[in-house]
Amino acid sequence: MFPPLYQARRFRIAGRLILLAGLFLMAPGPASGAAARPPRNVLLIMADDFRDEGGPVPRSRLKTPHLDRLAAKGVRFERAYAQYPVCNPSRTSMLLGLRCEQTGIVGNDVFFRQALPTAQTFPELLRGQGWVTRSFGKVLHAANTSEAVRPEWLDQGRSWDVAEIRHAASPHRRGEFRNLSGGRLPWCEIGILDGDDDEQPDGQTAAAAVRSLRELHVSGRPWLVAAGFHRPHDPFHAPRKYFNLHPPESLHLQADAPDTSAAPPLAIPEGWRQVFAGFSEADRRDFLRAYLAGVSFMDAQVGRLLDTLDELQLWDRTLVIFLGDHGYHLGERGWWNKNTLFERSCRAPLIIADPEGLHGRTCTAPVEFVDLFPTVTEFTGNRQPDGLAGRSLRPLLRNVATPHKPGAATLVVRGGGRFGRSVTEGRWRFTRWSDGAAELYDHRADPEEIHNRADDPSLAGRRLELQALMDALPPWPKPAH
Ligand SMILES: [Ca+2]
Repeated sequence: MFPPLYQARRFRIAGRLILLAGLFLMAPGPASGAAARPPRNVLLIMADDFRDEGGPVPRSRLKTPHLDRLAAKGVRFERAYAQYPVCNPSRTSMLLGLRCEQTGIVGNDVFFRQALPTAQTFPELLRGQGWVTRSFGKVLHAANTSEAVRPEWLDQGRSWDVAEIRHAASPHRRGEFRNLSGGRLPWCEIGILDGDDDEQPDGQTAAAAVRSLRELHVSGRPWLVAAGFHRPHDPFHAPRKYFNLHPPESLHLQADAPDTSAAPPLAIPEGWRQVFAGFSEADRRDFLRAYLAGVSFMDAQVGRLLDTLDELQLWDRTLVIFLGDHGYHLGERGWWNKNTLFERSCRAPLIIADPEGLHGRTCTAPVEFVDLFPTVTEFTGNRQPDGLAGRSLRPLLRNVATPHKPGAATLVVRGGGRFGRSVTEGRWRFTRWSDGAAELYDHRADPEEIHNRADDPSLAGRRLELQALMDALPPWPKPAH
């Protein structure tokens, strides 16, 4: 179904790089030897548009006590990367364990079954092996689809025994609402809501997932439960108490350095930049405050799931995975959205608690969301399908210094045949655009990617190494078959 992952390629550089590039794509060989163990559970928790903090923006400004609690029970990956910085392509890639170059799903308008009718998600694989699989909230990208196609997009009956989703916006209009763009961008609305968490879609998703965990615990069957929260994605609606955690005067607004390198023409999507350029300081502060309030609201819902694991004593038989679907800009380079190849957009939070893994450790190796499929199959003792793009993270969960893969890659498509790809090997990020523009950033010296060093002659060798990693990716545009 897919083009061969390995194609004979002629590198004009050292054989060592060819080996590294091969590892970059290679899926682990044999199936896990864990088949003799009793089946175990998986709790997959997702947040939407939740960028990773850290680096120059301290994580301490986030009020996320429950994610911190989860991190204390597992490993926090500080360099985890989405394969595409937009909802549907990223989630589809993660659930199929295939790069977007392989799925061909690079927008929010195509359901993957239309393009890949026989592809298998990891929930589907587990379901076929006897796991009960249930999805609550936004896991697959079905929230904004029409009523007519939503059941299909939810993939109920294939990936999930049960799948349900709620609209992203508040179902009521009680509270304070303000559109930060003067109405030009309907999505750009903050809502300081009256009422309780359970009046909101994310509160209802948490409640449904908690009920399901209790039911499944009694049933005694192994399960995969997924809970996908809308926040901090727009519209920026959250109950008032979460806004109160982030007083306006406590917020530090991002300001681009005056010597920031110009972004290449394709680096930032067209369309909304002029609106963002018109934001006042109050608009920017309100945006940041509403985003952080959404993070805290989402975190509180995660806490309800963790409380249930405590109550039912499930930690010793459950793999818990928390991830955002991709990153987000909060004003960096004048952008207040996703869909770029800058670090802020490609990187996203990933925390995994494995009963046999380390507690309270941080892993700084670059990892990718395609690595989650083989992680789940290994944990549950299922045979991994051939041809997956990722590698299991379980060795890193036991020893965060385990060599994993030489880099992580992200794709974006700009329409009209234009696209860009970006790779990072842990210190450097290299980006190539279809118009020939290139970017090279040194995260050790320049974590906010202020100075593009792609034309620095002293870094020509480094650029070649990173180009070799990129050349080893499946081709894009996807060849017709
Ligand atoms: Ca998203």
